[in-house]
Amino acid sequence: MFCYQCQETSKNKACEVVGVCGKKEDVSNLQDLLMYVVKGISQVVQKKGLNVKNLHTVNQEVFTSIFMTITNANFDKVAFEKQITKMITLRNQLIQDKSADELHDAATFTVSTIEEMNKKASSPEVGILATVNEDIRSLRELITYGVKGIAAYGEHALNIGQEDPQLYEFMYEALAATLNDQLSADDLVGLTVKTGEHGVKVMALLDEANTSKYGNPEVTEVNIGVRNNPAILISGHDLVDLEALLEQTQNTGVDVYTHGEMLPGHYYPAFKKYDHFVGNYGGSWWEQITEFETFNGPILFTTNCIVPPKSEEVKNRIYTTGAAGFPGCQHITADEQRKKDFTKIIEHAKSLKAPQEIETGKITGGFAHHQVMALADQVVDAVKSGKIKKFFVMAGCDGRMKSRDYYTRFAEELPKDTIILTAGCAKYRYNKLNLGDINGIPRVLDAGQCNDSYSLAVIALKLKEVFELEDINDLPIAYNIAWYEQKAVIVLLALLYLGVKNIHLGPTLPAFLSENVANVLVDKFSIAGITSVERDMDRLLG
Ligand code: SF4
Ligand code: SF3
Repeated sequence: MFCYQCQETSKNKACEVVGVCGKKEDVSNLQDLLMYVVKGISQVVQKKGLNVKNLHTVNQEVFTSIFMTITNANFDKVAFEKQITKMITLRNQLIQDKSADELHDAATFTVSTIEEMNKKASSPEVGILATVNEDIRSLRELITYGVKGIAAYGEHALNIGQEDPQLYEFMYEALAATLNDQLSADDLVGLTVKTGEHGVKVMALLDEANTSKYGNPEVTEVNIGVRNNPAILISGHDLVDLEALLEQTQNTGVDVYTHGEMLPGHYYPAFKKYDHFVGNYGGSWWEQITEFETFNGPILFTTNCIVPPKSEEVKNRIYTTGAAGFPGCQHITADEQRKKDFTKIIEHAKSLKAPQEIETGKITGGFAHHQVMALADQVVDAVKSGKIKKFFVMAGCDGRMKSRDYYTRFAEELPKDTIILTAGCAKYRYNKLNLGDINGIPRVLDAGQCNDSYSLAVIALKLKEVFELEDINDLPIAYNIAWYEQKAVIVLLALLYLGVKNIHLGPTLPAFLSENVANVLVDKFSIAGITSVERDMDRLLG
């Protein structure tokens, strides 16, 4: 195995024996093979000039396949074997009469048994190191990880019934390009920028899908304590699953709590009508290791981030759905009408104890673009009068490494006339600190999930208009972003596409950036890593 797609990769180089995330070699290789087939499909679509509007099943299955390979989404070997078999069949149906000699091995290889599949998965031509040139490899992976983010967000939008053919077209173009040895590093840099452009598109699409179905997020106080009923914890990013679970648990005596990235579910008006939607339990994804123990009830993962459970007892309470999966955990699939039946989880919950209280109080969020715009006059006045000196975008991911204390300290030490704009699970590093407010505007404005980083961009563009500025970089906004998995990669590329410069990215720069590619990002976009809280604070306060 060779995997370096996330921030926690071994020694900030690569996981080559077992993943720091817990991913085993066989699963890692099968993930590579699944991406390989998907790249083969992309080449077929490109070379045959197929119209993506006629490829419904393929488009959807490609999204799901890619999503399954995102860090911490799926650890289930059998699920990958099944998906690869399905994708090879779909690929072969697409090829039909295309002469094989024009196609890459990714588009033509065959395997007749599971053993052959696993052998192919571990062969050198399939993995990341198949690309020998370090810079080309780096750019190919940067694009591929950006596309992973697009596929994840695209799938959530699709689950709500919204899609954009341009996203599929680009996905096939980008993935086919990663097989094309004729493309130069410059070509791939151009494609990286285009990936960011489609990152903006997919986040806008998901924003439209979420808000048109569930309303615009609004300022909300979310309870972090518990009640005395049996309960289900829902994690991940999929709001359609959240809605279905809330519907099906009504009047059953079973409460529902959110974990990690599902917290922003509470900000949507549509979910406020459910009395049994009690609050958020615990912190960000990696804290599940202790928090699932004390939660007592079943847990439903709708997406990443799963941490391999330490005990059988907890494992038996974990359910997965969609692209998520874990061996030995029950997986809930949708029926032909795309409906999911959560009865099993609800019945399971009834037989278990209520959650144990681990904290009490409330956290406030819901500051997506619509809500912030409703407060625009207040915000603009505070900036004009000097009460707000600067905004700090501290969006992105959290992770388990000790070095991430940096973000807590950074938030604590920011001057009192600054506001933090956040989205994604990075917020758990400082959203319970009680940093106060400025004229009633909380000092931590949480827009929502990582995809709601789109809201932060919309807010920045709106402020640029209000202050009549030429350049988004003239705004009093600094960017100190934390990344972990591949959705953060698309968020970053989207910000770069929008022209944002001087982004500080931490806690470490991606291992998949070769020195030359990192230099391009530094030269073109003035990206920098993080250093110490004190130095970065000085630099970013200007
Ligand atoms: Fe390592 Fe991250 Fe890949 Fe897991 S996802 S194997 S931790 S690089
Ligand atoms: Fe978090 Fe996994 Fe990235 Fe959606 S849940 S932001 S890490």
